[in-house]
Amino acid sequence: MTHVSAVPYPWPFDGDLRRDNTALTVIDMQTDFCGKGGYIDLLGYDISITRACIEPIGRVLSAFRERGYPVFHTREGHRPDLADLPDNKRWRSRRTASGVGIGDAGPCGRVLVRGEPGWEIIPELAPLPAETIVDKPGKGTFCATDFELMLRLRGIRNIVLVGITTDVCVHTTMREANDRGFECVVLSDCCAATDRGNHEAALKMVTMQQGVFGAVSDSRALLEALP
Ligand code: C5J
Repeated sequence: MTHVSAVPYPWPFDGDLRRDNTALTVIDMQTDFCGKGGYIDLLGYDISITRACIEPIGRVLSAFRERGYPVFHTREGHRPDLADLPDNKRWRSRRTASGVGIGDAGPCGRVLVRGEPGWEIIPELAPLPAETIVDKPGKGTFCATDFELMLRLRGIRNIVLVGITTDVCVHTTMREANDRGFECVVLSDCCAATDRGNHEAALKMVTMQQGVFGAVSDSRALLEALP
């Protein structure tokens, strides 16, 4: 039995935390969400906020790798022909001072388009060849991907969530996973939002109703407990 100190309950619920049933999922640590000239930077948000989780994620990633736990990385992005980009998502993304939206050319190539420099995962957290990358056109990792199939085939029941942004892609993925019966924990210092208040609110939402989407912990507690 292994429990990680977490709020509002020690995680996982039944103490069944093993290398065979627990995966780390690193959400969207792409230049577009935390790099200079990327999408979030173009939107005028302070990227020092989304970059603050890089170092703690690096520590958790190293621990999972050293112990041989499965690691998944995700990337939000669209096909170069934009066939998977909804009109409303593109329209909304262009309503900025720069007018540069998803699919348009920016300082890091076409924004959130697969294969472009801005879409790449940042070098500090680059996936190893054996690690699985899930490309997703939306915010959640389960929508229009083979993520669930891969988790089920590998017998993974517990998901440790880190990455950006807490209130959008991390939260959507946690909600999707929770509804499918996966046991999730999100690490508070290993994720970030474009707004500190939204980060705090998103974490609080997880803890309501005795853990409505799972639990909230942090890198220190997880690393202390990880078998
Ligand atoms: C957003 C994400 N915020 N990765 N994407 O559009 O959270």
